[in-house]
Amino acid sequence: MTALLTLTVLVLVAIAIWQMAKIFELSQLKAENTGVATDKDNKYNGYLMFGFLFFIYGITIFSFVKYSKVLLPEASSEHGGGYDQLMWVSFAIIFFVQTITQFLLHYFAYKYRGEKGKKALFFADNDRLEFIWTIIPVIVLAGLILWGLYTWTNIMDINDEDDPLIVELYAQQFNWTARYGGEDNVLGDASVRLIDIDRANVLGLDEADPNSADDVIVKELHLPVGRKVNFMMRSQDVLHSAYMPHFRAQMNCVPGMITQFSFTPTITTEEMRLNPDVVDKVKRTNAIRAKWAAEGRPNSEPWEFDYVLICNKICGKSHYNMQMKIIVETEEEYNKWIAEQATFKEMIAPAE
Ligand SMILES: [Cu+2]
Repeated sequence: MTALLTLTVLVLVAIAIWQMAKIFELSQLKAENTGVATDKDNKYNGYLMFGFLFFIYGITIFSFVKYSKVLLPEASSEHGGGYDQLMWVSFAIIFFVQTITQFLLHYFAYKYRGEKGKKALFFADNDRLEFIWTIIPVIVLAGLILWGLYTWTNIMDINDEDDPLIVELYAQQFNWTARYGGEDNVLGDASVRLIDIDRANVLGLDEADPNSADDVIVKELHLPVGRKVNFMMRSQDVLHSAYMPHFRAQMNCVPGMITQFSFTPTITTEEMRLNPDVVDKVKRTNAIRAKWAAEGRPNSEPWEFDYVLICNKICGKSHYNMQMKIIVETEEEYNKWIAEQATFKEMIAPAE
């Protein structure tokens, strides 16, 4: 409320100043304000244009130096490297073209600013120039698009080759649940209509389907390193999006249908904690947290890096905190963990 009032006051003050400026301008009519730019006006505008060029270059360099460290660390999935490469090459091309075109735009605005007696050069067209500035973007863009399509089809090619682990990600306001196929690696049928909270059938598994008995339902996602995982996503209520940034993976979870994504994790959680970028990020975060702890603020205990699954669609008031921990570990560690989990049959309360 206070913010709204402050904003209203600021807007009203701005309007008042603008009105006063207009009155002042009208009262000055007698002065030689003809509305036509003089050499002096043009000179100022030219210098300002040139100055603005240095401003945008400066702010670009500043942002790179100051904020590069908040980018994601190296990709932890097999396809992630190619994805990052495509993004960085696109960035580099855009950056290169933008640096040159901004220079040309602002430098020429400065160089050819209006001056008395100076006439603009007029020529109708130049076929060679037209050709050059058409063909270069065509080649570069076609290359990027083809490369992008190739990368996209590779990433989105979800198949059952290489014996993938089948995992269901179930989204609901505001948490995630994961389900493994169990011993047979096959997920039992499920439907929101079969959800029975009283009997702990939280995902609506079909008890009549023999595949559902050994399914394992968990609140923490464990993945064996080096094994392909095929994710099947469902949503209970609204549109969510399963986003696993470190694996460069995202897929919408849509009520009423099953969406899929597949990737192979390549770096275990333990290994990722030793990555220099991650070490640096943990250090920076914990420095802030130490300061919070001194002030007695909540959420100030030291943080340890973990992979996360987060929701990337604004799905409601607690969307910001809709997340699940992901642990990538060795095959042995994974096998040990999954063996300790209760199956659906062991979990569900008997029917009355
Ligand atoms: Cu969500």
